[in-house]
Amino acid sequence: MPPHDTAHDGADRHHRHGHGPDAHAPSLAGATLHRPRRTLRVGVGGPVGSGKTTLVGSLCALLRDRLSMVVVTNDIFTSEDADALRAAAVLASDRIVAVETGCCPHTAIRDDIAANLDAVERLEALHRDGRGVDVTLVESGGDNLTAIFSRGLVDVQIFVLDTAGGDDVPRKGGPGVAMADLLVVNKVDLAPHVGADVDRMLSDARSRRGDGPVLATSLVDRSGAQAVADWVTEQVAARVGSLPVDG
Ligand SMILES: Nc1nc2c(ncn2[C@@H]2O[C@H](COP(=O)(O)OP(=O)(O)O)[C@@H](O)[C@H]2O)c(=O)[nH]1
Ligand SMILES: [Mg+2]
Repeated sequence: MPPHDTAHDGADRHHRHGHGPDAHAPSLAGATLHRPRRTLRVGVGGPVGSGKTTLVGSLCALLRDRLSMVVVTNDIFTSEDADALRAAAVLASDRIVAVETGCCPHTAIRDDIAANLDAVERLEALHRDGRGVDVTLVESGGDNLTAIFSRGLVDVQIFVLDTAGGDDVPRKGGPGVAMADLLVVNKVDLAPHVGADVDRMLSDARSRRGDGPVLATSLVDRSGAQAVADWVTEQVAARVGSLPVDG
């Protein structure tokens, strides 16, 4: 019997017209859906333009030689982010699927996760040969500071802010800043140009988050995501380490 994740049994799995994976999605005929237990599902959320797609692309480039990865992107009406990641060839194109949410981004990652869960499970099933998928990245459509992922969709989540969005944002708090497993303050290279005080952003964020990790990044080149890639690698190791030996 393949391992089965009962945490998802209550999810509404109906497939709604226009809300499913995009036209470029690989053929899934014959794929049996189940959750490989070792796969770590990572949500990447945050406001529009903060650098989520750039971070996802950089993580794929930094980790793809060591880890088997797949990506699900969310846009409201298009598959723009998935197209950009495919064009950048960060992974083979059959490892990237877009979900057109057709609704507010937070709805699709928090309240009605069916379309996203469907896309995640199908991608993982398609690539389960060999050791299976190690990491599934789910990029949210850009949203406000309250938008966090349901734990039914992802195991851990990263919230991405950027200096150009205003250095008062960490102080404003909200679930994304306070509760994400990792907070990334991106575009530190732009801080001097937009009058943002990065040290203040980091200390405000830390006071909101207690011991929760905060990383400052500049993603103008891929190596800028190395600290985030190291964090993801630690999460993968922790997940695999917590599984039973025969898991
Ligand atoms: N200067 C600078 N630009 C960045 C950085 N990260 C992302 N960008 C740019 O910011 C824009 C929005 O990034 P994107 O990843 O699409 O944001 P998303 O909407 O959160 O997915 C793009 O033009 C990126 O090239 C960064 O660290 N520094
Ligand atoms: Mg994006």
